[in-house]
Amino acid sequence: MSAAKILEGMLNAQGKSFGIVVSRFNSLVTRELLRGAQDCLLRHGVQEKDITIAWVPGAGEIPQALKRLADSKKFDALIALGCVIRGGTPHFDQVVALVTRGVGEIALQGNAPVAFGVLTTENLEQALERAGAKAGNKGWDAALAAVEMSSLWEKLP
Ligand code: INI
Repeated sequence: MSAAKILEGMLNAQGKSFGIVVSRFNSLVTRELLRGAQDCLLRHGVQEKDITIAWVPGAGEIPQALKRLADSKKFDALIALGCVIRGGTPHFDQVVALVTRGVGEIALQGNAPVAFGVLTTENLEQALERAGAKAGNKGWDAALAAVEMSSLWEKLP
């Protein structure tokens, strides 16, 4: 028999507060990610009034708003939602680097758990597939990770 102490989060977020930062660029996709994330939170017991949504212009600005929400210490978990599409622009790599590094740094600062729901795809079709079509909704998935992490957070030493 194992004497290991197992720590894991539950999927019940009743009474918890969530902050979402979502980017307007490619809003055809990001508003569907947001819809999925909100649906997931509500179906795991979160009240609508306990969800705060901050819209930013593009994925490059997500870390700036996310850091403000994290530093406020008002949220049990945060969710970053965005969509970067390669579309033949070299800007793609810079924006992806900016958002992934920025969100990662904020997550490791430890003020709140952060779920990453930023799509990086080759084209619009791939993005739409991940925003409520045949590959599910990555906004919903990110919100579920945030729910689990918000619960684990209370148990971690
Ligand atoms: N922002 C996105 O969210 N997605 C993209 O696909 C994108 N592309 O391809 O350029 C994009 N660029 C804008 C960027 O996020 C910033 O808003 C901009 O650089 C101003 O800081």
